[in-house]
Amino acid sequence: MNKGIIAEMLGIDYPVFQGGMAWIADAKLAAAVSEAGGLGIIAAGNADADYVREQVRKAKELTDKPFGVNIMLLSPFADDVAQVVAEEKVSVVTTGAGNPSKYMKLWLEAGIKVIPVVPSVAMAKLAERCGAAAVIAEGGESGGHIGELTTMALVPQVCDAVNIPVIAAGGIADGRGVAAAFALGAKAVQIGTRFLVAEECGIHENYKDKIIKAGDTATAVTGRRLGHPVRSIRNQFTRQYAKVEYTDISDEELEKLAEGKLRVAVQDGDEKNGCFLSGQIAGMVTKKETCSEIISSLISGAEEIIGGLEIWVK
Ligand code: TUI
Repeated sequence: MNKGIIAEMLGIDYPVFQGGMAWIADAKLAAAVSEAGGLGIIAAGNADADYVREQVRKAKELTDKPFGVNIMLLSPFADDVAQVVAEEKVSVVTTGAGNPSKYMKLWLEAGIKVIPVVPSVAMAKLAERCGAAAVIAEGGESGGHIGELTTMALVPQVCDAVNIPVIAAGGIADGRGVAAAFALGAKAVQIGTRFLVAEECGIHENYKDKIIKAGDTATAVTGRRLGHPVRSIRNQFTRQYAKVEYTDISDEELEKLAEGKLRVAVQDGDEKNGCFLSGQIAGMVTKKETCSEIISSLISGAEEIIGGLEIWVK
């Protein structure tokens, strides 16, 4: 397979990014994905600068291949973490949940390739103007913090609007999804949910089991009222949240209901009180595999589909 413009640009083997999942994507997972030929990404999430520096240094010990750091722009530590990635000169920075423009100069001067996650054409254009190397167009099928548009609607519109490469994210879990993303004009894909169950992913076994048992309608979105919708597996937490979301509860109390619930899912595996972030394709994730097996199956599956598509255009 032609490895494509993104893999060439970043010096990786396959056009597959591992999503920068907060509390989940650590140095071990990121290094395993990069070793397997994709782009592993350490999630800064809400962690402080010391944690991120330690994880970056650990990943450098575990792999000589390029890897990235995802900066969650709503984090209270975003400014400090932005500085750390510049000092450590990581290959790639992806950003999520906001507008990264105030950090672009710092990162570009450090020689970092900046690839923001964008939920709209407007944000994609802004990222391009600020010097982004590419953008990740993420549809609302994704787990975690989501935008309004679906991947099917967002990706081709972003591809038409910018001259930098587009990476598709949201609702992609197998070769069919990879092939579909390429058909929409994307040059690479970002995958989150399928990597949750990777052998090298250190989340609680209950979290992995929940993903494997999930069906097509297993996820729900909470947090719309506060302006940061989040997709996770339906459970007692999502039901309780939904029950009060549109009552006269204050914003502060609503915030408090969700506070710390991702940590409770990832570390404690608390099935009732945890917030188990997951994309809508959890129903397609049925077995635990290594990162290398996941990437191989994505690529070989896509090749098979793309080859077979010829019958529709002849
Ligand atoms: O960031 C994500 N996914 C996430 S972040 C996260 S931690 C969190 N927990 C609770 C509340 C909020 C965050 C869990 N999952 N994906 C990338 C992403 N970025 N999706 C959507 C966006 C986005 C949204 C708005 C990017 C830019 C944007 O710009 C708005 C503006 O104008 O600033």
